[in-house]
Amino acid sequence: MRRIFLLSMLGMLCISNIATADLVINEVLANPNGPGAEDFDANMDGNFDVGDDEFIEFVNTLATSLDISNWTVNDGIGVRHTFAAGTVLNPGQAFVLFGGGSPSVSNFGGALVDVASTGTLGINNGGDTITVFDLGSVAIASVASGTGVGVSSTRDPDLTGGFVLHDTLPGGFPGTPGFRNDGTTSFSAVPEPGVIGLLSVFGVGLIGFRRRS
Ligand SMILES: [Ca+2]
Ligand SMILES: [Ca+2]
Ligand SMILES: [Ca+2]
Repeated sequence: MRRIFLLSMLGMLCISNIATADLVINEVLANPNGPGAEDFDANMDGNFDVGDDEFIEFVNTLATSLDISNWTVNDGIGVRHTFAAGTVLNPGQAFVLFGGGSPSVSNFGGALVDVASTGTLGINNGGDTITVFDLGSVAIASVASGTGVGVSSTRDPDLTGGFVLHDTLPGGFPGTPGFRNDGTTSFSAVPEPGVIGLLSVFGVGLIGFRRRS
């Protein structure tokens, strides 16, 4: 019985570690307002705004849902957003957090969408640090924002790569909130191959538990 108990505890610890390590900050727009035509109405509310159109794109890379209720998003100054109670990301689902304005959830590929609970993200155009803390004040994800003008910084490839200016990628998009870098594929639509692999590993683990009991 003791062995079963210890194995169960180990299983829970593993799930906890994986769950808190796999919220990825995939894309950041620090400066929506470039010169003239480069202004980027990222939240698609019809207004160009230097603050409201800032955004951060997060993705749950787990094969399981991830509850981020009351987790916080911080920049170099302090807390900029607290995720609302009941915020749960499906496997592979994105969350797009805008500085403000009136984004419509239907425009962002199935991602959850919100605006900063403090009224601003305040991402410095000259560079800033974005950090997500969980309920235990553990830093879950942290990145240095880019300094593009009217263009976001995004991981290339999505989720795993280093950050590049988005308009240097095929398609030349200034940013893709809620979508992969190709601008057409939603995160929610196609689970990551790595996620499926993780699910298989857990499947084996569960069979192992059953045989021991
Ligand atoms: Ca806008
Ligand atoms: Ca800014
Ligand atoms: Ca994107």
